[in-house]
Amino acid sequence: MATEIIHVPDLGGAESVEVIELCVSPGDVVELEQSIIVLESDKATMDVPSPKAGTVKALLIKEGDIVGEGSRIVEIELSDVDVTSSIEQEEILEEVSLPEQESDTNELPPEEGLLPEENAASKVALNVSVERVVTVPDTGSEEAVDIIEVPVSPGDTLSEGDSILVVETDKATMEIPVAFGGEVLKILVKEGDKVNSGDEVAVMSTGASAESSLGEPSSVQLQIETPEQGEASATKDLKPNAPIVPEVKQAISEVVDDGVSDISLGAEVYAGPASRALARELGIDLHNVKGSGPRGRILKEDLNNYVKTAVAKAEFGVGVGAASAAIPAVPDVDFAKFGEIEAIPLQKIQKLTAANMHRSWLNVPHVTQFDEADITDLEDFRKSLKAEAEKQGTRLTPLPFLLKACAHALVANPEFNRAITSDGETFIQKKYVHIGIAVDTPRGLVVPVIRDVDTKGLWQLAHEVNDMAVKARDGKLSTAEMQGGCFTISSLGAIGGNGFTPIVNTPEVGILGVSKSQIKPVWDGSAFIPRMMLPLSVSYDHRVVNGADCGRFFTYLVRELGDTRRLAL
Ligand code: CAO
Repeated sequence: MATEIIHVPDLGGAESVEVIELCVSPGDVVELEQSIIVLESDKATMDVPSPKAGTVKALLIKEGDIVGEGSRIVEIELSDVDVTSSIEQEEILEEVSLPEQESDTNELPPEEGLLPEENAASKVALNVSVERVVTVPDTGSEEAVDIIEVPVSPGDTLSEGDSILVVETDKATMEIPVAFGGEVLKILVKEGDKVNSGDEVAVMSTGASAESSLGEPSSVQLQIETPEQGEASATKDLKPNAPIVPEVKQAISEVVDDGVSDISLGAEVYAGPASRALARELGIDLHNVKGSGPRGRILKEDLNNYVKTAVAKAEFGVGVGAASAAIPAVPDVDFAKFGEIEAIPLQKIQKLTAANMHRSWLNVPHVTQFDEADITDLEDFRKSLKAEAEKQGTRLTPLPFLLKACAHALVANPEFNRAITSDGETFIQKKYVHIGIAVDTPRGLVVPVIRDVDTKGLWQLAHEVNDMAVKARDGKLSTAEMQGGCFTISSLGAIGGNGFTPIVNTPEVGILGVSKSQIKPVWDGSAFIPRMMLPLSVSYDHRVVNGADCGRFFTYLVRELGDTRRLAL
């Protein structure tokens, strides 16, 4: 078997570039034009396609190597077809002497010079090479467009209609095709350059097919990307010589009409052509992938890891967020159309709360159960201590009693005092009892955490609740004071309502919702008697506890609240 060494082609001016990706390994079968490595200069990333088909025998470089034009890249064992075509080519070259007709201009040579009529001469014509300059077709815009990708390299063979550049306007990404086939000799532009209609971007050598290739213009592939739909959401075919802007606008308005208010371009993402191609193949939106390459570049490995994680999450049903659950975005509405409005930016705490609640809502399978506690005796006891509380410089509301009762219920029902690891493999059993209390502040909701509630008395808890509430409202809570909770109490009792379904403050497993107590008639077996009833709800993470667990926890809690003596135990 014949082998051949593949070298780095002309780098279009760059002297040394870094090998950032190896697309093949020894033993791989490569096709003609298949990417074998990805190189990166300080401005552009380029795929190096294989000029030969065959099997990779050895890689002669590794990732991170610095190479230049002519550097040895890979040794390929040529496939039969390639060996034959090489031999045939050599035979033709031996038979025919080439006329020295190469031109530096982009002008088409006279037809008769290209295609002589005699038999022998027509054989010569097959090997005639004419240099032609590729120019940017009419973009329909006065403004220059950005080159975001140069998907070809010198040495590449292109057919009519193949893309030679990818450019970007402020709204769309367009592939610029060549209007004739041939070999790329020189690239005159690089990624990041700006070009106008008519600018020269490459030099190609055209063969015998030149005449037919230069006739009809081919079509421009116009690609519009949206956040959800990835890179190939809407395409339009345009003639390269026709203005493209109206078509761009039409395609964009079609996307916008579908309810998407913003259009993002894949080019904002730092990834090489090979990674982009793989992402397209796998249907991955590159915006969701974190790059681990130099300067955050997305590597093929990152895409593989992204898929692995997504599959694991789907299997375990753990941690699936909005992106992977493919939740459709809610389009922004122009409310000003309907009346006067005012835009109020969210405060930091409000943004954090929104993000945490959304994450919990999406990740945690919630169930909420309801019950009522008879707090008639608790309220009598609490009110009897009011004067003493004042003397102590504090207030004794139902909250310290609720804290104490929850601590007892957590100790007696330890499955409520757990967390589940994100891989869904392990429960973490907590041996401490720290409980958070939701505090409403002008800047938003915060949850300070009272430590070791099970070890503290009612007075101490009353002091700590008051201190924490004051600190929370003054914006003086430290991050540490809001961390480490095992369970949360959200009390709307002072505000009103007779029931609600609180959202679990994940990674905690349960949350108690407290509504407004009121006197209700309760049947004692022989008569209805007035009792002070406190409506309660417990929401829980059904991955960690189930309805029976909650039933036991809740019954325990209600019994503690119904008999204050038990809280002293
Ligand atoms: N039923 C009836 N009355 C209640 C009650 C209940 N469940 N809970 C409290 N009260 C009473 C208190 O006893 C107090 O009255 P007295 O002074 O006569 O005793 C009065 O309501 C005001 O209580 P408070 O709100 O000042 O104190 P608290 O200990 O009950 O609550 C705190 C403290 C910080 C939790 C509370 O101020 C707060 O911010 N609550 C809002 C929590 C919240 O927004 N949760 C929702 C989160 S999810 O969106």
